[in-house]
Amino acid sequence: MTGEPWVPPKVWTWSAPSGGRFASINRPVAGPTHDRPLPVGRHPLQLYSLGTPNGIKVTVLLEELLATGHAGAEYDAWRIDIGAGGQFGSGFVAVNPNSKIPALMDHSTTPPTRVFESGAILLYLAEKFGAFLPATHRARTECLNWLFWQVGSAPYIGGGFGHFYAYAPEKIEYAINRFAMEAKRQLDVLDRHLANHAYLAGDDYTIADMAVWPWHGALARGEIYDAGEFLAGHEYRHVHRWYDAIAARPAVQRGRRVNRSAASAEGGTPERHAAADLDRGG
Ligand SMILES: N[C@@H](CCC(=O)N[C@@H](CS)C(=O)NCC(=O)O)C(=O)O
Repeated sequence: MTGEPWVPPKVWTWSAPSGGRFASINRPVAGPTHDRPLPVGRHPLQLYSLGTPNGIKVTVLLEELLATGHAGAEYDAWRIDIGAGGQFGSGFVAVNPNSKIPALMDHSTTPPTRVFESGAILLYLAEKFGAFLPATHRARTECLNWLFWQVGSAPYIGGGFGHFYAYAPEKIEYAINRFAMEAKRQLDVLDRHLANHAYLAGDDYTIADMAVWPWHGALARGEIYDAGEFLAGHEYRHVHRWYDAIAARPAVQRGRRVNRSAASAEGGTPERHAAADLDRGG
């Protein structure tokens, strides 16, 4: 850093965009900025999302449900452009007052049910279809342990490490060191657990794996923030074994393409309204 150290004022005021990627969409207030109803397609489940790690969790689960014969899991996935402020439209805010993807409306209930927060959506769908959530109390609890671990840990990866390593307008050594340490600690938590367990909740693949895979799995692989080498991601070998087993699942390969730009490496499907949209690969 250069010049005089910044001294915080007595009361913080919103004066200028903070700089860095995504700064233009950050505001210190909630609520809608404009009137825009959400589109509603023909399926009971309407997902409003984007192909980010938080969005992929849900589309992977929906594709897994469809792959295992749960026809009621058919869904429309609408792409919310968070860079353009789509999360602040009145319709989106009515589904998620927190203005973040993913958000889900279930029109199969009367009245329709809104679900926001990716962990809540995974749990809602797993309970609705009775799948990917262990039945015994002990195994279910272990699954929820890891699901909540992921939801609580991801902000240190995304808002902490990823922000300061990849997006902030300047490289701040203190911040990068602090969050690199935490990111590696979390990867080690996972690696030690996966040394003795096939999947997070035990022998079975569950919603906990679907939640963690696009975050910590992708981090160890260098797929997010381009930080694989920086964090020595290759050292977490049990995470890699687990990552590969999940990545090989056809439903995962489908789900990870939903709501991504067609130009993305996986060959994204910006909107998904029928299985054929993914079958086409575009
Ligand atoms: N805790 C939330 C986090 C969701 C989240 O951070 N979504 C990001 C994209 S991955 C978003 O919508 N950002 C837009 C914004 O912050 O305005 C969840 O797990 O659903």
